Amino acid sequence: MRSSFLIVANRLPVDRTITPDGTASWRRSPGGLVTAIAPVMQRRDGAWLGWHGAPDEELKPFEHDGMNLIPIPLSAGEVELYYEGFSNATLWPLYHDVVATPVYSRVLWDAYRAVNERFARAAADTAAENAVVWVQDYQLQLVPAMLRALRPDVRIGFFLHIPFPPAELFWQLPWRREILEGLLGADLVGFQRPGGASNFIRLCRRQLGLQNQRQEISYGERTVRAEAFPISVDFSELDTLVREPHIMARAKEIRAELGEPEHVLLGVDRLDYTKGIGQRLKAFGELLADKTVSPGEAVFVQIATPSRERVEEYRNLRDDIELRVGRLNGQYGVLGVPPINYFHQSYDRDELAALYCAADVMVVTPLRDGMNLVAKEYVACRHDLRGALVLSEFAGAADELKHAYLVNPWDVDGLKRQMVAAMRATPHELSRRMRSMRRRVATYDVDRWAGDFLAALER
Ligand code: ADQ
Repeated sequence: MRSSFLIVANRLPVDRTITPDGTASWRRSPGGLVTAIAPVMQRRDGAWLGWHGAPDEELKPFEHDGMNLIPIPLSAGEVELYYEGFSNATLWPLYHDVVATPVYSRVLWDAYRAVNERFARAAADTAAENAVVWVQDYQLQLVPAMLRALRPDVRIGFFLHIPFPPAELFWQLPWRREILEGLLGADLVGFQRPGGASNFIRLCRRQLGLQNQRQEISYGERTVRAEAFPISVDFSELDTLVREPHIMARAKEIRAELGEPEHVLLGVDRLDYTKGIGQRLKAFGELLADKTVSPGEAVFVQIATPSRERVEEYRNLRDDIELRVGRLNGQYGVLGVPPINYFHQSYDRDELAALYCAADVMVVTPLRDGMNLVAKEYVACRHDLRGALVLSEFAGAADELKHAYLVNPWDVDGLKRQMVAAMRATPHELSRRMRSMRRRVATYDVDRWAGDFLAALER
């Protein structure tokens, strides 16, 4: 079975679920990437290559939801060294401004290279003559060059979902040359922000001595294009969902359950040290301490999805955040009214949408973030033109959502000021800002992202 359109990603777009009677089935994973790509896959007889999520298990290709899925096996050792190790303990912190210290280890690198090789070989075996292959994200940066060596006939696109760091930081990586050459195997390398594309071009010039004409890098006989394609959300799906009576009713109920406070502030993130959860809690804690707000008047709901719990930094972060929440609630709470409602849980789409609708102030304060879809989801959910978005300048989304209350999350006083401004804004001011942000997200939705990328790849 050969396909003329291939997605190559670390994970397949499905999760295995076990029903109470013990039978296993697959469920499409939540998230915009699958939604945006599924129609293209169906139109073009596409296939998706990726790991299915269970170590030490080989599965045959299967079909789900009209998509051809090709599972790539990973051993338990590879999950530890390639995924938790090089991807999430080396590249993730390095690409996010070294907000945690990256681990540089040859053992991790060897596993990363070996797994990338396996993905490239599987892609080479699956791609039809002149196929289009779209490789996703930082776990697979060597795949473009490896695939090109095996199959010079195919068109290769690569998209990086996380930031691409400035040369001064990328320079630390002992395998910087290999990564750059890996990416240059693609015809088109996509980034979230224009800054990522120019960091990459600058590194190609300095490290590899290559020449460029604006976005086009000359590389041997070929030219490689490096450009920004900001990812987005399925605006119309969210906009339709939140108009349904059961979501509106649930949003009301959430406010009632919180004790009808004047201000509901909300944070929704994977529990990750790049998301600035500690910074926003510190700012909120100081607002309680200096009595700018009182418990009961303002309630902070923080949802932190469990994430990468086998990586040490993430376990430490969880302890830090939970200590901070406990301290603040202990110090400023009154019986039945904790100022912070903290949940270390995953939520389904409906509940998340209801939470967005219930929140007066959405607080998104990453120290560095490729895009941040939570910010765009919040905007897509607020057709009532109420609600304020406090947004870090260090999130890719800040390039587009200029009418958010922009903050530098390292500046506690500035963060407090913007949180207060957001809480006290007039309905007129809120609607002015929200209307402009909605216009942007409605126009540049996730379909547009995938469409623009593929059009540029095939040009
Ligand atoms: P993430 O770092 O995972 O993505 P983000 O863009 O915010 O960050 O996406 C998180 C997604 O998970 C959102 O769709 C959100 O709704 C969902 N989510 C969060 N908490 C949840 C919970 N408790 N229950 C259910 N769902 C929850 C990476 C990059 C980002 C980039 C995206 C897409 O780090 O910068 O925007 O990829 O390219």
